Amino acid sequence: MADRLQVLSGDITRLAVDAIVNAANASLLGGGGVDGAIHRGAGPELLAYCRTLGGCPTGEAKITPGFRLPSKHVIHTVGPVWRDGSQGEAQQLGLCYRNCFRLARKHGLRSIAFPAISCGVYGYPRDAAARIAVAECRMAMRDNPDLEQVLLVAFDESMAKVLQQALSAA
Ligand code: AR6
Repeated sequence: MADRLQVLSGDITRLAVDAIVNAANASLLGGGGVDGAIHRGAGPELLAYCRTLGGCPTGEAKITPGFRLPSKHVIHTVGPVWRDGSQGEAQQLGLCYRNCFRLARKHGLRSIAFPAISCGVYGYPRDAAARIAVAECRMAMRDNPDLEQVLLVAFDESMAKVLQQALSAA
C-alpha cells in the first residue's frame, strides 16, 4: 500500500495521470498558484468549460476534461482559507480530499495527483494540512482498490519534506 501513495516534487501540470487536482477558488474561473498553472497548461477550453459549472463551494469538487494537459481530467476543489483553525478548516480540507476521491471512483480513475490544497495563498499550516492529506488518501485507498497511484505533489522542497514526514509518521 505504501507504494501506491507517494510524495513527488515538481510541477503537477506535467503529470500524465487520470486526474490532477486543482486548488481552485469558488468561482472556478482561474487564479494564481497551481490554479493559474493548470489553466495555462489546459488552454482556454478549460476556462470556457468552467464557466458552465456555476462555481464550487468550499470543500466540494467538480471534474472537467484536462484539455491540453497530459492528464485526462482535472478535479477542481476549493480548499478553506485558514483563519484560526476554529472555523471548520480541518473538516473542510478533509472534505476536499474526500470529494475528489468520490469523483475519482465515480469516473473509474486509477491515478490521481494532488497539490498541497490550501497551503499557498490560503495560508493553511503545512504540517497540519499534510497530516490531513495523508490520512484522507490512506482512507480512500483502503476503500477503493482500483486506485493504483495517488501522488501528493510538492512544488518546493520544504513542502516535499513536510509531506514526506506526514507519510512516514502515520
Ligand atoms: N504544481 C504543484 N504545486 C504547485 C504548483 C504547480 N505547478 N504551483 C503552485 N503549487 P495555491 P491555495 C503549490 O496558492 O492555497 C489560487 O489563486 C504551492 O506551492 O496554488 O489552495 C486559487 O485561484 C502550494 O504549496 O492554492 C485560489 O484563489 C500549493 O500548490 C487560491 O489560489 C497550493 O497553493 C487557492 O489557494
